[in-house]
Amino acid sequence: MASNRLPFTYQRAAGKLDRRPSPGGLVSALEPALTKQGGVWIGWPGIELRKGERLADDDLDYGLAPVRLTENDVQRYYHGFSNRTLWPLFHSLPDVTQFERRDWQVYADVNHRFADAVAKNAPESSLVWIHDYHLMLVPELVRRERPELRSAFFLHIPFPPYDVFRLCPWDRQLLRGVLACDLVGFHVPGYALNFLDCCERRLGLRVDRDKMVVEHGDRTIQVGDYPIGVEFGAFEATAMNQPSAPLGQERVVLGVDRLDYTKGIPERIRAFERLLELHPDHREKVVLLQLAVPSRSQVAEYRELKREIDELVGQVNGRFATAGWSPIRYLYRSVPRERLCALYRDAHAALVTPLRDGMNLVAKEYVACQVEDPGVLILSRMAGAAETMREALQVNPFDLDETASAIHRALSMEEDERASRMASLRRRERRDDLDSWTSTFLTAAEAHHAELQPLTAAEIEGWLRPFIKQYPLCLFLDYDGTLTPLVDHPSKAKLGRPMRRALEACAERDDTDVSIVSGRALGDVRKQVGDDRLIYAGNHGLEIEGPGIEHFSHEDLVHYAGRADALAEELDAVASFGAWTEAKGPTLTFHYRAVPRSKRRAMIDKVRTIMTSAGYQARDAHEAVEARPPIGWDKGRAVLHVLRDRYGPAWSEHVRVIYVGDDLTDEDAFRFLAGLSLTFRVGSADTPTAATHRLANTTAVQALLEWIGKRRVAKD
Ligand code: GDG
Repeated sequence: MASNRLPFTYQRAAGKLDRRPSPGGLVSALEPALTKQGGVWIGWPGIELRKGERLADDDLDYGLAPVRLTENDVQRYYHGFSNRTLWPLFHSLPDVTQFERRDWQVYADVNHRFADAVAKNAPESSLVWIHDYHLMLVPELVRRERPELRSAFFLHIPFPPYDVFRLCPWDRQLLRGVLACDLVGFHVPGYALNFLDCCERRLGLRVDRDKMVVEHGDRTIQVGDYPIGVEFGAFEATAMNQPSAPLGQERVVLGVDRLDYTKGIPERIRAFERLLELHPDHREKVVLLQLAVPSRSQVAEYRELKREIDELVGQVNGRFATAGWSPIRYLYRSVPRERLCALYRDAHAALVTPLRDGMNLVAKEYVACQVEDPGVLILSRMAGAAETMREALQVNPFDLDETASAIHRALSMEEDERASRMASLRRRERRDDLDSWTSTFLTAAEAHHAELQPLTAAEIEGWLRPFIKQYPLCLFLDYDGTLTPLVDHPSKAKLGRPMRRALEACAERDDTDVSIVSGRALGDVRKQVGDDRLIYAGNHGLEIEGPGIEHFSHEDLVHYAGRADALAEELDAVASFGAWTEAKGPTLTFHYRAVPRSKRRAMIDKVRTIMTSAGYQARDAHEAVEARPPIGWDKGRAVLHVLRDRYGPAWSEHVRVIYVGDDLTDEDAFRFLAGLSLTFRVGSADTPTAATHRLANTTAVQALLEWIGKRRVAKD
């Protein structure tokens, strides 16, 4: 299991390491889970460890593996990107969200370090469980190192709507990071649906909202809602065994939070003030007891909030206090768990009014501790907990009048209503407790997940029909990896029969031009496809020919073709471990697919140097490096050439364009066509793309071509 914090935060006292439990809901939830389950907890110990320093874990039922962070890491990764960017953004508070590139870079760096620790510590065939917004890139990095491990991710905070999420300049990287897992879990269905929206709209992935799955290349990722619970039995037992909390004569309305701007503490104090204004009969009879655990005090917004709360408490107390009574009792510190349980038990009402909250465990702990005279839970609708805790008095925390009136109602509620509401709440929380959450989530993580059904004609129709309308269509297709699956040698890439038929059906149509745009030499790709009705662009478009188009050969072609032999010889000299050079006239491709991963880096570096010294451009392709003449000509330019030749400079008014490709070199065409056409990148979403859509594999490409070949044109 990996989370930002270990369950303990360490301090150095008299040369020794002291530990105390880390604050917050995540640790409250996971510590009992791992104690029961066993495993290794990977996280930050909250202190800079000295070289060779170990954390004792002999007294625990699980191991501890610390991730070492420097002061700068903590500043940028934790206080910076995690808490100044992701925390407010995911709570839908873009106004307080800051985007700093440097913070993002350190976040990515630190995620690498967590991933290394996971890869090193995870036993063979174990499940890796990664937690929360601090570690969103970890799953992808772990999969790279240990592809055989199953992994699951759980987000403890809300996942925001698409409109908010996309404000993050690195939104797609975050999605891709998490999608390396087999299961991605959230507290409530709304967050899971937001996540699916973002996968669909930002990464162009197919999603199925009934089965709650996302298609990511050849993998299907299960997404789901797993509302967390609390250790009901343990809270109940502690509450039963505690002496009365020394609360005085007044009735107590209790607030318990980390001091955080999402928890709505100032709004709560104002709502309480409103209660005293509207219902003077509560004066001197009720107090608001607010516990605020210090949190993230290194972030300016949190220090500012602390000041605001101090002032507000002073104001309200100054306004209403009498000689023997102050309306607000405010404790800025953590109290021991036993005392907290006694407070929960004895409070007449709990005021849990976050502005937004992933779940909120305080609401659940309060309910678990209601073992005597039943109290009333007042709960914000913006907390994930509100989805299930329907018997609470639910409020909009921004509406002070509504909250004040809910407090009034709670304080005046008859015993039988309080008892009925509390009994229902307790029944559910006892059943859906922390144990049940852990086992449900882990069972789902180990289970075989639903597969997304293959791309249907209806889905394709939804993308293409509104775009093509009654226009003729110009279809551009890459060959290797797009029309044929990738194989270990280009000579083995043969067009399958169904794909050939689908292609022919497109070529037969008067209203459809088909061009094949390939990195292969023109003669080669032409021979592979063997259909004279098509236009062929070889060598990334340096040579183009086909019906209705003037033969084109780039003017520098001969010059570079003349130099290629010498370059090929040089490249052959470094091609070991099954690497080889494909000569294609003016361009060359150095294939390293067969080379062991550990040998690749050094070989690629050499190859790139040889290519550049020979006056070529070295460009990455799929497990290959291409030597390309540095003449600013690529697949994008080739597409433009064909379109202008066939339809004139105003081509975009006469024809609709679709481009399908799987390779890095197709990105030139995707970028050129952005905003002008529909573009499809074939394969997983691991690599970024400028394409508008993704197709999982060549089967999906075939389905697309079949639809295009058969499409009916509306007359209107
Ligand atoms: C995140 C999400 C989600 C508080 N004061 C004291 C104290 N606490 C404990 C509570 C509770 C925990 O801290 C707070 O948990 P929450 O769930 O309310 O909030 P976050 O820390 O923001 O947690 C949240 C949670 O993760 C789990 O997924 O529910 O939405 O934001 O356990 O008891 N504990 C003690 N003394 C205190 O003074 N001992």
